[in-house]
Amino acid sequence: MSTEKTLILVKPDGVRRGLVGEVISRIETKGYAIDALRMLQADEALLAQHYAEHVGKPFYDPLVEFMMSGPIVAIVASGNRVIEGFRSLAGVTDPTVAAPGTIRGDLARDQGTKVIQNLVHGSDSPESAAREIQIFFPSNK
Ligand code: DAT
Ligand code: MG
Repeated sequence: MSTEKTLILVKPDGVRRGLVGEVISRIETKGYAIDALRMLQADEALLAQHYAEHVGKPFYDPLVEFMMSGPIVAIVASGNRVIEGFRSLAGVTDPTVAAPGTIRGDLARDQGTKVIQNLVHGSDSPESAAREIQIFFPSNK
């Protein structure tokens, strides 16, 4: 059985606030491995692929604008049940109600913007993980 992989992003708010190390630290101290890592500036085409499920939603344009507002860090992490495990480390989407102890619950809050700014992305299923890893790491299977 091959080890599960997930795609994690530190979003522009996390990079701006100097939280890349904190996010990586939480991934590593939980016991997951970092398999790949890159910093990049996302463009509209890449985000349309990554956020395909959200195209057309009211927050889509603000989401794309936010995700292009600065560099992001893309990470492939691995370990048994890492997809579920990182979603648990990240906390729920809305940082106001994300549990204390989670990345979003400890480090993010409502900024009053049209799109929720919540520091990190984590794949939500094995299918999403495989698709998203290919988008950010085209040579990485
Ligand atoms: P998650 O990132 O927890 O998987 P998602 O995939 O539903 O959440 O949405 C992607 C991002 O879009 C999310 O991290 C923040 C933003 N977002 C989601 N729902 C929103 C809403 N109702 N209003 C504003 N922004 C939203
Ligand atoms: Mg999602």
